[in-house]
Amino acid sequence: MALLPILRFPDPRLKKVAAAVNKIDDGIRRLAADMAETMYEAPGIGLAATQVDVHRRVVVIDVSEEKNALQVFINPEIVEEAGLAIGEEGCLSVPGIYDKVERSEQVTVRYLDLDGKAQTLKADGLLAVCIQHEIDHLNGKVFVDHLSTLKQGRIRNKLAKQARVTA
Ligand code: GNR
Ligand code: NI
Repeated sequence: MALLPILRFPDPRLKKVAAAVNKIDDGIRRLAADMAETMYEAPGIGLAATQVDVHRRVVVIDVSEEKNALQVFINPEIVEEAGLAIGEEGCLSVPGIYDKVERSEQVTVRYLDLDGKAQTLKADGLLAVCIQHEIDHLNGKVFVDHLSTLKQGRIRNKLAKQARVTA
């Protein structure tokens, strides 16, 4: 197990589109385990491989209070969505920034589990938000892309200033 460094907005590598996983081998199992460790340590409720500069379609999520319900999604795809919900989001790649984003309220996601078995999951609440947030990462999008260009500029300035004081 290993902690992986998390890319920070506006790193251009966060814009890469991740490639599908065609074989779940030891490399993918290791990646998922390292991503889980990195997510729990951060701490966060989800992490996409893109954020650790691996451009493959792998996501880990744990929205449980006890942090004992890890879910691994390989090649996740939203096959159905319903309703709209606006909620405050944050991102480990955009530290200290929180803003409202509109998402589907309920999503049905198809994916492979770590055994390569096809699964279908209907999600709502925080899990639905997190799945949409993580699939965005796999497609090269971060939540700030949903905000106005004015807000995006302010976020860039704030993070650049932060980077200067922590350097
Ligand atoms: O830890 C996280 N919390 C969170 C809160 C509201 C909406 C989405 C998220 S995901 C985020 C972790 C992260 O950056 N995943 O990509
Ligand atoms: Ni994120």
